[in-house]
Amino acid sequence: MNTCRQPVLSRRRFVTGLSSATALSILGSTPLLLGSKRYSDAPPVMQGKLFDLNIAYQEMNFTGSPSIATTISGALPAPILRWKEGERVTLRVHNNLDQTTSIHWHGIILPTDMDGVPGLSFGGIPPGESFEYQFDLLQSGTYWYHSHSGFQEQTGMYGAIIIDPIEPEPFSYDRDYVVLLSDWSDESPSNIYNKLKKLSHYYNFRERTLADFFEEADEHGVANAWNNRRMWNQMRMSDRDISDVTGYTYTFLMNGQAPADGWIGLFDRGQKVRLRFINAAAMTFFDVRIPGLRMTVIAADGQNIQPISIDEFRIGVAETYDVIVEPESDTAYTIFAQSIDRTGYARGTLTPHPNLKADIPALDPAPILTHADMGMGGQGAHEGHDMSGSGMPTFKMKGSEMPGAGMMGTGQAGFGSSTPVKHSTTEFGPHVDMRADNPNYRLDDPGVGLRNHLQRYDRTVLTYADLQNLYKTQDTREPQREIQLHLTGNMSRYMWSINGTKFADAEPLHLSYGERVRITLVNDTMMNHPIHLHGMWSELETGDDHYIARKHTVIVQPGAKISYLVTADAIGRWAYHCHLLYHMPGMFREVIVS
Ligand SMILES: [Cu+2]
Repeated sequence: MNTCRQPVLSRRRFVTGLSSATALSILGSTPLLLGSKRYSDAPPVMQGKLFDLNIAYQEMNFTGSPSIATTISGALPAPILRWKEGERVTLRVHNNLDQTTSIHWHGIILPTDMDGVPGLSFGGIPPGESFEYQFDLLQSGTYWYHSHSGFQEQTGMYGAIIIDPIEPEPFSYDRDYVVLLSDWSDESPSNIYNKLKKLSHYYNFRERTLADFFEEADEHGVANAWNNRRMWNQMRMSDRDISDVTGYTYTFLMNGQAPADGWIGLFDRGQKVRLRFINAAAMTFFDVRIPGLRMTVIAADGQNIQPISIDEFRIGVAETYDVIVEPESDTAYTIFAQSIDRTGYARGTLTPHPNLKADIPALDPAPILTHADMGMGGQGAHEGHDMSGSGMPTFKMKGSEMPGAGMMGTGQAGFGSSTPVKHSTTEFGPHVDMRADNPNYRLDDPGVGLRNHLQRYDRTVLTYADLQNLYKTQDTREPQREIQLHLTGNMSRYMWSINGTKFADAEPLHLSYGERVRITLVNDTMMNHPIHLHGMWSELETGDDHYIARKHTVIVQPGAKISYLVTADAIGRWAYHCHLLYHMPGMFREVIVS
């Protein structure tokens, strides 16, 4: 993969002032209380080949009242682990909790028994015991790590991983910052989950009112408004179901800083600043922008892409994006990460001076789901206030020729599936409340709440159609077969599943070692699901077979489908699941490669 890299200068200066924090975190037992913020606060950095990570309960204060977090080596977020491609790292994880714990290295290609998923990779780390992870680093880029046990991730067990490449990077920058986004609640995760189970709308105060109806009737006529409403009622759903858990209970954090103070990154005028965005939230998608600064996206999920200049991007739970910005004046800029449902935001400041801050923009209007988001395609789509695309297949074709549908059996590599969408019999029943009739590829649709932002706000928004690998596709074989999986659920009962079958009742998916397979995901729900395959890359088919982008987590938009190719080059038992923490118990499969 390094053959295409152009030798480029890389003059880097990393965040200064971290050495004392590093020392603290290596000692492991010294609590770093991050409740009251100073500008220098940032996650500590640990470097080298041997790491001791201590998992413990710790008091934190993000909301004005103290609360117990679960931390890794005394920090929230956990220390940034800075590794070097080609090296072998050893991580000794010590469990000081009263329950089993684990750490999963998200996006890292490693042996199955080092992947950190209790029940699949190993038995977990019992209370009072330690586990030694050891693996070779075969990649570079921005990744992260988190607990894969229970709901521990929600209470603070997450941190960034940076792997510096052996070869020079194909871009240059002067400053390098991790921008890790997360969602904190003083409520215990089991309380949150139980509330959702009892009343799925518990945290959502945006249900429609009679006043909304009359407003809509004014705009679109009573008949239209009535039909629209009747449809939603029949489905027993709400077009305002954007997030299950909202700013009502969440405080959104940027590098562990609540919005009141916000994280601060310093720059000198004219410098290039690399920002490594990581969405380590349990349940929250963020829409990120830096008013006044254009961002050049250079990597997605740790993998270099063909650089693309944008103003705004959506980052799903568990995704990462690296961007470079070039502030040219001595002014401050707000890094604004609003939650997808617009119930709050995480915030930081890029500034030449710690006392200089920028205005915080207003939240965008709350998004409203459309018929297209229910997989109804373009027919009669009444788009509400949030105009979507045409609802037609929106595959961005490179070159003039159409890929021969059906020509290669399942569809040509890089261009998506030509197999019809089919709902399996297990999808029918009270446990599934929606099936998309006409799910389309919506790669150039930025998603609900981000549509038409160029016309409305003069913001160019990143879409998956923009993602193209910087390097050539390594495995150029056509897919030998296709697996179609449906993301399913019953929102009002808060039940989530795949093909209508929850994890506890499901058979593992089997892949043959070495095979090239296409996975097509169909989202039969109204929520975005970030789907994460462990151990292997998900090579996203965006309409180009030569430069297929590699991801570890793929957002499947409501009522849409998406396809990616997988080379089954990793023997073992792997987790495959929705990364929304409270969807995971049901929307999960074991994948066995043998
Ligand atoms: Cu999900």
